[in-house]
Amino acid sequence: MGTFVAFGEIMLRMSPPGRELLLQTPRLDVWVAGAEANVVTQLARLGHDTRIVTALPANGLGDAAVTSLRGHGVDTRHIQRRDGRMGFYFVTSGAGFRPTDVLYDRAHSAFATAPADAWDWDTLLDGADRLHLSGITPALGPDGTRAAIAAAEAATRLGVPISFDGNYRARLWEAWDSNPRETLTTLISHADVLFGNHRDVSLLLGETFHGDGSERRREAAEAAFAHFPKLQVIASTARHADDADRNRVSARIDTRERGFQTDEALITGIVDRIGAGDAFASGILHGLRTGLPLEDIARTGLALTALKHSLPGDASLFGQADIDGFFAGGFDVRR
Ligand code: KDG
Repeated sequence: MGTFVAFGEIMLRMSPPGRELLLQTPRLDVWVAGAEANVVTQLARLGHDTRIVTALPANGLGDAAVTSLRGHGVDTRHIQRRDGRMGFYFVTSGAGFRPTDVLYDRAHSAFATAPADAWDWDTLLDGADRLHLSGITPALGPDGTRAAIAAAEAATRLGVPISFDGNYRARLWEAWDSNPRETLTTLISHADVLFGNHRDVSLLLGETFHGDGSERRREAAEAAFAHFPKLQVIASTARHADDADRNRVSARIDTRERGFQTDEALITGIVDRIGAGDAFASGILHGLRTGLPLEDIARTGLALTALKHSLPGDASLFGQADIDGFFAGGFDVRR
């Protein structure tokens, strides 16, 4: 098992229950959320040591987030409590062909306004096997960009490998005078593991990939390997949504030497697909850390992606037995 450190914003997610709309619902379900926190939460559930590095307001909302993460086994001692507000986001679940809608209310949060020098990376990365970052932190604004780059530079200086999830959030980048391509390119040049598909690579390199399905993803991986010399692994999922309750998902992983793509898993009766990408990243990082063969790394990522669709809220909370059960194809009651 390893020691994983993640750096990113924790938010509270508010969701109208079931398929209700915000304009009609009398109540909201509240979940602790945040892509990087989701990744370390799932890794903690699989038995790894995990730390979250973030800033939360010094009030009851911040306390709720800390308590929840600590309850799942994440080390919360490096969470700073600062001035600034809690970030929120609202998720209205899709139904039939009505898509899921996300609304952010997070500007000026305690995390987004923390200066880059608020973080003492020599202490925060002490004993770490990996730092996990995502494209969300730099999208938050100039402070977020500087903080993410400072984290990546510190990890590189300290010899801690970096995994980076593209997590492109157009609404965040478009809210300020940003340069996503330049910033993401800088960050990914520090990473050895990238979570992103051919569209993410196109955004970075300004290149279009014309092959079909898995061929296109391999071409994109090769282009990314050529452009980013440190990069060793690229992993992504492909999802075809038949409707809000039925998706087909496959997972692909590429190294410089070879690639592997799983079969599609048919996922029906979807409860909540937010956080599935984070669950996937956890599965891949778990597989890489525990030395699984490439095929099993991809399958572990797929299993957690699929399992997350069955769980309400943002975080994936599964153990090895759930992954084994998914592989065994069992939908039976476990007694
Ligand atoms: O992957 C889930 C995330 O999208 C969610 O937790 C919210 O971190 C979030 C974001 O910034 O979109």
